[in-house]
Amino acid sequence: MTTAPMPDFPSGFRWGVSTSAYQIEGAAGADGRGPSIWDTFAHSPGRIVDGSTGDEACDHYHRYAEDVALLAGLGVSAYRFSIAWPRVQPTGTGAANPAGLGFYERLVDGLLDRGVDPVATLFHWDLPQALEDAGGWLNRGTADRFAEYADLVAARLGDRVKLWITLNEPFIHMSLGHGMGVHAPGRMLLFDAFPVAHHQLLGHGLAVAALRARSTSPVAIANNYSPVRLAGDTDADRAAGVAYDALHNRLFTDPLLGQGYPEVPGLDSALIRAGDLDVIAAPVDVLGVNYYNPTSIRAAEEGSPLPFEIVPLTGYPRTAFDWPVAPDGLRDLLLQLRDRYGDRLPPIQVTESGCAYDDGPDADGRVHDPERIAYLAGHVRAVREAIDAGVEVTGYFVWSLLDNWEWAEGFTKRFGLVHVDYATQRRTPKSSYAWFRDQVVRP
Ligand code: IFM
Repeated sequence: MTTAPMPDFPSGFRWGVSTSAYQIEGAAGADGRGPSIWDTFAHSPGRIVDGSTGDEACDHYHRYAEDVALLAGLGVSAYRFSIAWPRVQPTGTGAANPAGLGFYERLVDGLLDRGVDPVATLFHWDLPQALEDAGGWLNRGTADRFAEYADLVAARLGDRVKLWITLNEPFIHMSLGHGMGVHAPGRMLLFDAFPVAHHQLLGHGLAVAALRARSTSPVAIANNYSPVRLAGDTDADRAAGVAYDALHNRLFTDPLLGQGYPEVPGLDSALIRAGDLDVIAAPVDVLGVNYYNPTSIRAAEEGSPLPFEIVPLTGYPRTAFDWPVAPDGLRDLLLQLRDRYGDRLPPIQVTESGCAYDDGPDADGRVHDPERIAYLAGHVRAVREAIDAGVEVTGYFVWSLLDNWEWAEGFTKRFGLVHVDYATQRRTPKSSYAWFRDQVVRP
Protein backbone atom coordinates (compact mmCIF):
# COMPACT_ATOMS: atom_id res chain seq x y z
CA MET A 1 0.00 0.00 0.00
CA THR A 2 1.41 3.40 -0.91
CA THR A 3 0.07 6.81 -0.09
CA ALA A 4 1.36 10.18 -1.27
CA PRO A 5 4.22 11.50 0.91
CA MET A 6 3.06 12.69 4.28
CA PRO A 7 3.54 16.37 5.17
CA ASP A 8 6.25 17.59 7.53
CA PHE A 9 5.32 18.82 10.98
CA PRO A 10 6.96 21.42 13.23
CA SER A 11 9.98 20.05 15.11
CA GLY A 12 8.98 18.94 18.59
CA PHE A 13 5.50 17.92 17.42
CA ARG A 14 4.44 15.10 19.74
CA TRP A 15 3.58 11.82 17.99
CA GLY A 16 2.05 9.22 20.26
CA VAL A 17 -0.38 6.38 20.77
CA SER A 18 -3.09 5.99 23.43
CA THR A 19 -4.59 3.20 25.53
CA SER A 20 -6.63 2.94 28.73
CA ALA A 21 -6.26 0.79 31.81
CA TYR A 22 -9.41 -1.35 31.79
CA GLN A 23 -9.14 -1.93 28.05
CA ILE A 24 -5.66 -3.47 28.15
CA GLU A 25 -4.38 -4.29 31.65
CA GLY A 26 -6.32 -7.38 32.73
CA ALA A 27 -5.04 -8.61 36.11
CA ALA A 28 -8.34 -7.46 37.54
CA GLY A 29 -7.70 -8.88 41.00
CA ALA A 30 -3.92 -8.48 41.17
CA ASP A 31 -1.96 -6.77 43.92
CA GLY A 32 -4.92 -5.42 45.85
CA ARG A 33 -6.81 -3.77 42.96
CA GLY A 34 -10.42 -3.11 43.98
CA PRO A 35 -13.45 -3.58 41.72
CA SER A 36 -14.50 -0.78 39.41
CA ILE A 37 -17.86 0.00 37.85
CA TRP A 38 -16.62 -1.62 34.63
CA ASP A 39 -15.94 -4.94 36.42
CA THR A 40 -19.49 -4.87 37.74
CA PHE A 41 -21.02 -3.85 34.42
CA ALA A 42 -19.05 -6.31 32.28
CA HIS A 43 -19.94 -9.17 34.61
CA SER A 44 -23.67 -8.33 34.40
CA PRO A 45 -25.34 -10.63 31.81
CA GLY A 46 -26.31 -8.99 28.52
CA ARG A 47 -24.25 -5.82 28.88
CA ILE A 48 -21.33 -6.70 26.55
CA VAL A 49 -22.07 -7.91 23.01
CA ASP A 50 -19.75 -10.94 23.13
CA GLY A 51 -20.19 -11.62 26.85
CA SER A 52 -16.52 -10.87 27.52
CA THR A 53 -14.98 -8.84 30.35
CA GLY A 54 -11.74 -6.93 30.87
CA ASP A 55 -10.56 -9.51 33.45
CA GLU A 56 -7.64 -10.45 31.21
CA ALA A 57 -7.91 -8.00 28.27
CA CYS A 58 -4.40 -7.75 26.73
CA ASP A 59 -2.70 -8.84 29.96
CA HIS A 60 -0.68 -5.64 29.71
CA TYR A 61 -0.23 -5.64 33.50
CA HIS A 62 2.12 -8.60 33.10
CA ARG A 63 3.35 -7.85 29.58
CA TYR A 64 4.00 -4.11 29.86
CA ALA A 65 7.73 -4.51 29.10
CA GLU A 66 6.89 -6.12 25.75
CA ASP A 67 4.44 -3.28 25.04
CA VAL A 68 7.01 -0.64 25.95
CA ALA A 69 9.37 -2.31 23.46
CA LEU A 70 6.63 -2.02 20.82
CA LEU A 71 6.33 1.69 21.59
CA ALA A 72 10.07 2.16 21.30
CA GLY A 73 10.03 0.27 17.99
CA LEU A 74 7.31 2.57 16.71
CA GLY A 75 9.52 5.57 17.38
CA VAL A 76 6.80 7.64 19.06
CA SER A 77 7.85 10.34 21.49
CA ALA A 78 4.87 9.84 23.83
CA TYR A 79 2.58 7.17 25.21
CA ARG A 80 -0.81 8.07 26.66
CA PHE A 81 -2.06 5.46 29.16
CA SER A 82 -4.54 5.67 32.00
CA ILE A 83 -4.10 4.91 35.67
CA ALA A 84 -6.74 2.65 37.19
CA TRP A 85 -8.08 4.49 40.22
CA PRO A 86 -9.05 1.18 41.94
CA ARG A 87 -5.43 -0.01 41.71
CA VAL A 88 -4.30 3.10 43.56
CA GLN A 89 -7.23 3.32 45.99
CA PRO A 90 -9.15 0.03 45.96
CA THR A 91 -12.24 1.63 47.51
CA GLY A 92 -11.69 5.13 46.14
CA THR A 93 -10.66 6.65 49.47
CA GLY A 94 -7.80 6.55 51.94
CA ALA A 95 -4.15 5.69 51.65
CA ALA A 96 -2.56 4.61 48.39
CA ASN A 97 -2.08 0.92 47.64
CA PRO A 98 1.73 0.79 47.15
CA ALA A 99 1.56 -2.20 44.80
CA GLY A 100 -0.87 -0.40 42.50
CA LEU A 101 1.28 2.71 42.29
CA GLY A 102 4.33 0.47 41.93
CA PHE A 103 2.99 -0.90 38.65
CA TYR A 104 2.65 2.57 37.15
CA GLU A 105 6.06 3.54 38.46
CA ARG A 106 7.62 0.57 36.63
CA LEU A 107 5.73 1.51 33.48
CA VAL A 108 6.75 5.19 33.66
CA ASP A 109 10.38 4.35 34.32
CA GLY A 110 10.37 1.81 31.49
CA LEU A 111 9.03 4.47 29.11
CA LEU A 112 11.59 7.05 30.19
CA ASP A 113 14.39 4.50 29.75
CA ARG A 114 13.28 4.12 26.10
CA GLY A 115 12.92 7.87 25.48
CA VAL A 116 9.11 7.84 25.44
CA ASP A 117 7.26 10.60 27.35
CA PRO A 118 4.67 9.19 29.80
CA VAL A 119 1.30 10.94 29.37
CA ALA A 120 -1.01 9.81 32.18
CA THR A 121 -4.80 10.03 32.22
CA LEU A 122 -6.21 9.84 35.74
CA PHE A 123 -9.79 8.84 34.92
CA HIS A 124 -10.75 6.78 31.90
CA TRP A 125 -14.14 5.64 33.27
CA ASP A 126 -13.09 2.95 35.78
CA LEU A 127 -14.55 4.47 38.94
CA PRO A 128 -14.00 2.39 42.10
CA GLN A 129 -17.24 0.48 42.72
CA ALA A 130 -17.32 1.64 46.36
CA LEU A 131 -17.63 5.24 45.17
CA GLU A 132 -20.44 4.27 42.80
CA ASP A 133 -22.20 2.65 45.75
CA ALA A 134 -22.08 6.07 47.42
CA GLY A 135 -23.67 7.77 44.38
CA GLY A 136 -20.74 7.91 41.96
CA TRP A 137 -20.47 11.11 39.93
CA LEU A 138 -24.03 12.03 40.92
CA ASN A 139 -22.52 12.68 44.34
CA ARG A 140 -20.55 15.92 44.67
CA GLY A 141 -18.18 14.22 47.12
CA THR A 142 -16.72 12.15 44.25
CA ALA A 143 -15.11 15.35 42.93
CA ASP A 144 -13.23 15.71 46.24
CA ARG A 145 -12.27 12.04 46.21
CA PHE A 146 -10.89 12.48 42.68
CA ALA A 147 -8.65 15.35 43.79
CA GLU A 148 -7.34 13.24 46.70
CA TYR A 149 -6.53 10.42 44.28
CA ALA A 150 -4.80 12.88 41.92
CA ASP A 151 -2.68 14.05 44.83
CA LEU A 152 -1.60 10.48 45.68
CA VAL A 153 -0.60 9.77 42.08
CA ALA A 154 1.23 13.06 41.64
CA ALA A 155 3.09 12.58 44.93
CA ARG A 156 4.62 9.39 43.49
CA LEU A 157 4.92 10.18 39.77
CA GLY A 158 4.81 13.98 39.59
CA ASP A 159 8.51 14.25 38.79
CA ARG A 160 8.30 11.86 35.80
CA VAL A 161 4.92 12.11 34.04
CA LYS A 162 5.34 14.64 31.22
CA LEU A 163 1.67 15.53 30.67
CA TRP A 164 -1.29 14.96 32.98
CA ILE A 165 -4.77 14.39 31.61
CA THR A 166 -7.42 14.60 34.30
CA LEU A 167 -10.50 13.09 32.63
CA ASN A 168 -11.08 11.17 29.43
CA GLU A 169 -14.24 12.07 27.48
CA PRO A 170 -16.48 13.20 30.34
CA PHE A 171 -19.26 13.69 27.75
CA ILE A 172 -19.21 9.99 26.82
CA HIS A 173 -19.08 8.92 30.46
CA MET A 174 -22.09 11.13 31.19
CA SER A 175 -24.15 10.31 28.11
CA LEU A 176 -23.47 6.60 27.51
CA GLY A 177 -22.83 5.68 31.14
CA HIS A 178 -25.48 7.76 32.91
CA GLY A 179 -27.88 9.01 30.21
CA MET A 180 -28.47 5.95 28.05
CA GLY A 181 -27.17 3.07 30.20
CA VAL A 182 -25.00 1.42 27.52
CA HIS A 183 -21.73 1.96 29.43
CA ALA A 184 -20.98 1.51 33.12
CA PRO A 185 -22.51 2.26 35.52
CA GLY A 186 -25.56 1.62 33.31
CA ARG A 187 -27.83 4.42 34.53
CA MET A 188 -30.59 5.69 32.20
CA LEU A 189 -31.21 9.20 33.42
CA LEU A 190 -31.36 10.99 30.05
CA PHE A 191 -31.07 14.71 30.80
CA ASP A 192 -31.18 14.13 34.55
CA ALA A 193 -27.56 13.04 34.16
CA PHE A 194 -26.42 16.68 34.27
CA PRO A 195 -24.95 16.39 37.82
CA VAL A 196 -22.47 13.90 36.34
CA ALA A 197 -21.23 16.67 34.04
CA HIS A 198 -20.88 19.24 36.79
CA HIS A 199 -19.23 16.92 39.29
CA GLN A 200 -16.74 15.59 36.73
CA LEU A 201 -15.82 19.14 35.77
CA LEU A 202 -15.51 20.11 39.42
CA GLY A 203 -13.33 17.06 40.01
CA HIS A 204 -11.22 18.11 37.04
CA GLY A 205 -10.71 21.62 38.47
CA LEU A 206 -9.86 20.32 41.95
CA ALA A 207 -7.46 17.78 40.43
CA VAL A 208 -5.73 20.52 38.41
CA ALA A 209 -4.94 22.28 41.70
CA ALA A 210 -3.76 19.02 43.31
CA LEU A 211 -1.49 18.23 40.36
CA ARG A 212 -0.04 21.74 40.27
CA ALA A 213 0.84 21.47 43.97
CA ARG A 214 2.96 18.36 43.32
CA SER A 215 4.19 18.58 39.74
CA THR A 216 5.46 21.17 37.29
CA SER A 217 4.30 19.14 34.28
CA PRO A 218 1.53 20.54 32.07
CA VAL A 219 -2.08 19.57 32.71
CA ALA A 220 -4.87 18.82 30.21
CA ILE A 221 -8.29 17.25 29.84
CA ALA A 222 -9.26 14.99 26.91
CA ASN A 223 -12.68 15.88 25.52
CA ASN A 224 -14.57 14.06 22.81
CA TYR A 225 -15.85 16.29 20.00
CA SER A 226 -18.11 15.68 17.03
CA PRO A 227 -18.75 18.59 14.68
CA VAL A 228 -22.38 18.89 13.65
CA ARG A 229 -23.48 18.37 10.05
CA LEU A 230 -27.06 19.47 9.42
CA ALA A 231 -29.23 16.94 7.60
CA GLY A 232 -31.86 19.55 6.73
CA ASP A 233 -32.11 23.28 6.25
CA THR A 234 -35.21 24.33 8.13
CA ASP A 235 -35.08 26.59 11.19
CA ALA A 236 -36.02 23.55 13.26
CA ASP A 237 -33.04 21.61 11.85
CA ARG A 238 -30.72 24.51 12.66
CA ALA A 239 -32.09 24.75 16.20
CA ALA A 240 -31.57 20.99 16.60
CA GLY A 241 -27.96 21.40 15.42
CA VAL A 242 -27.35 24.14 17.98
CA ALA A 243 -28.83 21.97 20.74
CA TYR A 244 -26.68 18.95 19.87
CA ASP A 245 -23.57 21.09 19.53
CA ALA A 246 -24.14 22.60 22.98
CA LEU A 247 -24.49 19.17 24.54
CA HIS A 248 -21.67 17.32 22.81
CA ASN A 249 -19.14 20.02 21.99
CA ARG A 250 -19.67 22.89 24.43
CA LEU A 251 -20.94 21.47 27.73
CA PHE A 252 -17.46 20.32 28.78
CA THR A 253 -15.45 23.10 27.13
CA ASP A 254 -17.28 26.41 27.62
CA PRO A 255 -17.03 26.26 31.45
CA LEU A 256 -13.49 24.91 31.29
CA LEU A 257 -12.39 27.89 29.24
CA GLY A 258 -14.15 30.39 31.50
CA GLN A 259 -17.39 30.90 29.58
CA GLY A 260 -19.82 29.19 31.97
CA TYR A 261 -22.32 26.56 30.88
CA PRO A 262 -24.12 26.73 27.53
CA GLU A 263 -27.88 26.27 27.48
CA VAL A 264 -28.50 22.52 27.69
CA PRO A 265 -31.59 20.55 28.74
CA GLY A 266 -31.53 19.36 32.34
CA LEU A 267 -28.95 21.89 33.52
CA ASP A 268 -29.84 22.40 37.16
CA SER A 269 -28.23 25.63 38.29
CA ALA A 270 -29.00 24.80 41.94
CA LEU A 271 -26.11 22.33 41.76
CA ILE A 272 -23.62 25.03 40.89
CA ARG A 273 -22.29 26.51 44.10
CA ALA A 274 -20.50 29.85 44.47
CA GLY A 275 -16.93 29.47 43.28
CA ASP A 276 -17.50 26.24 41.31
CA LEU A 277 -17.13 27.89 37.92
CA ASP A 278 -13.80 29.43 38.98
CA VAL A 279 -12.52 26.03 40.11
CA ILE A 280 -13.59 24.48 36.80
CA ALA A 281 -11.96 27.28 34.79
CA ALA A 282 -8.51 26.79 36.37
CA PRO A 283 -6.22 27.26 33.36
CA VAL A 284 -5.07 24.12 31.55
CA ASP A 285 -1.92 23.98 29.44
CA VAL A 286 -3.28 21.79 26.67
CA LEU A 287 -6.75 20.89 25.38
CA GLY A 288 -6.91 17.20 24.48
CA VAL A 289 -9.17 16.55 21.50
CA ASN A 290 -10.53 13.05 20.84
CA TYR A 291 -12.09 12.93 17.38
CA TYR A 292 -13.72 10.05 15.52
CA ASN A 293 -16.48 11.45 13.28
CA PRO A 294 -19.00 14.26 12.72
CA THR A 295 -22.66 13.81 13.73
CA SER A 296 -25.52 14.38 11.32
CA ILE A 297 -28.47 16.10 12.97
CA ARG A 298 -32.01 17.09 12.03
CA ALA A 299 -35.07 18.29 13.91
CA ALA A 300 -36.70 15.70 16.17
CA GLU A 301 -40.15 14.27 15.52
CA GLU A 302 -43.01 15.70 17.59
CA GLY A 303 -43.08 14.08 21.02
CA SER A 304 -39.42 12.97 21.00
CA PRO A 305 -37.70 13.19 24.42
CA LEU A 306 -34.66 14.69 22.63
CA PRO A 307 -34.43 18.15 21.05
CA PHE A 308 -32.63 16.69 17.99
CA GLU A 309 -32.46 13.49 15.96
CA ILE A 310 -29.18 11.80 14.98
CA VAL A 311 -29.27 10.39 11.44
CA PRO A 312 -26.60 8.45 9.49
CA LEU A 313 -24.03 10.69 7.82
CA THR A 314 -23.89 9.63 4.18
CA GLY A 315 -21.22 10.04 1.51
CA TYR A 316 -18.23 8.72 3.46
CA PRO A 317 -16.56 5.30 3.70
CA ARG A 318 -17.29 3.53 6.96
CA THR A 319 -15.28 1.64 9.58
CA ALA A 320 -16.19 -1.72 11.12
CA PHE A 321 -17.99 0.29 13.81
CA ASP A 322 -20.05 1.81 10.98
CA TRP A 323 -18.55 5.20 11.81
CA PRO A 324 -18.01 7.52 8.81
CA VAL A 325 -14.39 8.17 7.86
CA ALA A 326 -14.39 11.97 7.65
CA PRO A 327 -10.97 13.59 8.06
CA ASP A 328 -12.44 16.91 6.92
CA GLY A 329 -14.43 16.83 10.16
CA LEU A 330 -11.19 16.91 12.17
CA ARG A 331 -9.90 19.93 10.26
CA ASP A 332 -13.28 21.69 10.63
CA LEU A 333 -13.37 20.89 14.34
CA LEU A 334 -9.89 22.30 15.00
CA LEU A 335 -10.78 25.51 13.14
CA GLN A 336 -14.10 25.71 14.96
CA LEU A 337 -12.40 25.43 18.37
CA ARG A 338 -10.01 28.23 17.42
CA ASP A 339 -12.85 30.44 16.12
CA ARG A 340 -15.10 29.68 19.07
CA TYR A 341 -12.61 30.21 21.91
CA GLY A 342 -9.99 32.54 20.41
CA ASP A 343 -7.35 33.58 22.96
CA ARG A 344 -8.88 31.39 25.66
CA LEU A 345 -7.92 28.25 23.75
CA PRO A 346 -4.66 26.61 24.89
CA PRO A 347 -2.57 24.58 22.43
CA ILE A 348 -4.40 21.48 21.25
CA GLN A 349 -3.15 17.91 21.18
CA VAL A 350 -5.26 15.33 19.34
CA THR A 351 -5.29 12.76 22.15
CA GLU A 352 -7.27 10.10 20.22
CA SER A 353 -7.80 9.42 16.52
CA GLY A 354 -8.31 5.97 15.07
CA CYS A 355 -10.56 3.38 13.53
CA ALA A 356 -11.79 -0.20 13.95
CA TYR A 357 -11.45 -2.75 11.15
CA ASP A 358 -11.78 -6.54 11.12
CA ASP A 359 -8.04 -7.16 10.90
CA GLY A 360 -6.54 -10.62 11.15
CA PRO A 361 -3.39 -12.47 10.13
CA ASP A 362 -3.02 -13.79 6.57
CA ALA A 363 -1.56 -17.21 5.69
CA ASP A 364 1.94 -15.89 6.41
CA GLY A 365 0.91 -14.50 9.77
CA ARG A 366 1.09 -10.88 8.59
CA VAL A 367 -1.66 -8.39 9.32
CA HIS A 368 -2.40 -5.95 6.51
CA ASP A 369 -4.67 -3.01 7.31
CA PRO A 370 -4.64 -0.64 4.33
CA GLU A 371 -7.90 1.00 5.45
CA ARG A 372 -6.24 2.09 8.70
CA ILE A 373 -3.30 3.53 6.79
CA ALA A 374 -5.68 5.51 4.58
CA TYR A 375 -7.64 6.61 7.65
CA LEU A 376 -4.57 7.85 9.49
CA ALA A 377 -3.08 9.50 6.40
CA GLY A 378 -6.28 11.50 5.96
CA HIS A 379 -6.46 12.55 9.60
CA VAL A 380 -2.77 13.47 9.86
CA ARG A 381 -3.18 15.62 6.73
CA ALA A 382 -6.26 17.25 8.29
CA VAL A 383 -4.15 18.25 11.32
CA ARG A 384 -1.50 19.73 9.01
CA GLU A 385 -4.20 21.74 7.21
CA ALA A 386 -5.45 23.12 10.52
CA ILE A 387 -1.90 24.09 11.53
CA ASP A 388 -1.47 25.82 8.16
CA ALA A 389 -4.70 27.71 8.87
CA GLY A 390 -3.19 28.99 12.12
CA VAL A 391 -4.47 26.55 14.77
CA GLU A 392 -1.86 25.65 17.38
CA VAL A 393 -1.82 21.84 17.37
CA THR A 394 1.20 20.31 19.09
CA GLY A 395 0.51 16.59 19.15
CA TYR A 396 -1.39 13.65 17.65
CA PHE A 397 -2.01 10.29 19.36
CA VAL A 398 -3.38 7.25 17.52
CA TRP A 399 -6.08 5.25 19.24
CA SER A 400 -4.74 2.67 19.84
CA LEU A 401 -1.38 0.95 20.33
CA LEU A 402 -3.02 -2.48 20.70
CA ASP A 403 -6.27 -4.12 19.69
CA ASN A 404 -8.13 -4.11 22.98
CA TRP A 405 -11.37 -4.54 24.91
CA GLU A 406 -13.77 -2.04 23.39
CA TRP A 407 -16.24 -1.46 26.24
CA ALA A 408 -19.80 -2.65 25.38
CA GLU A 409 -18.42 -4.10 22.11
CA GLY A 410 -16.07 -6.42 24.00
CA PHE A 411 -13.36 -7.90 21.78
CA THR A 412 -15.31 -7.39 18.54
CA LYS A 413 -13.71 -4.10 17.48
CA ARG A 414 -9.98 -3.87 16.69
CA PHE A 415 -8.44 -0.39 16.84
CA GLY A 416 -4.74 -1.28 17.23
CA LEU A 417 -1.61 -0.60 15.22
CA VAL A 418 -0.67 -3.95 16.78
CA HIS A 419 -2.88 -7.03 16.41
CA VAL A 420 -3.52 -9.04 19.57
CA ASP A 421 -4.48 -12.71 19.49
CA TYR A 422 -6.54 -12.80 22.68
CA ALA A 423 -6.18 -16.58 23.08
CA THR A 424 -2.37 -16.50 23.13
CA GLN A 425 -1.72 -12.78 23.82
CA ARG A 426 0.63 -12.80 20.84
CA ARG A 427 1.27 -9.27 19.52
CA THR A 428 1.75 -8.78 15.76
CA PRO A 429 2.47 -5.28 14.44
CA LYS A 430 0.11 -4.53 11.52
CA SER A 431 1.23 -2.85 8.30
CA SER A 432 -0.11 0.45 9.73
CA TYR A 433 2.51 0.20 12.52
CA ALA A 434 5.39 0.23 10.02
CA TRP A 435 3.66 2.87 7.91
CA PHE A 436 3.09 5.18 10.89
CA ARG A 437 6.72 4.75 11.98
CA ASP A 438 8.23 5.28 8.52
CA GLN A 439 5.92 7.82 6.92
CA VAL A 440 4.64 9.90 9.83
CA VAL A 441 6.86 9.69 12.91
CA ARG A 442 10.10 9.23 10.94
CA PRO A 443 12.12 8.83 14.15
O1 IFM B 1 -11.96 2.84 22.97
C1 IFM B 1 -12.47 4.13 23.09
C2 IFM B 1 -11.71 4.90 24.14
O2 IFM B 1 -11.73 4.27 25.37
C3 IFM B 1 -12.32 6.28 24.32
N1 IFM B 1 -12.46 6.95 23.06
C4 IFM B 1 -13.05 6.22 21.96
C5 IFM B 1 -12.38 4.88 21.79
C6 IFM B 1 -13.04 4.09 20.62
O3 IFM B 1 -14.37 3.88 20.86
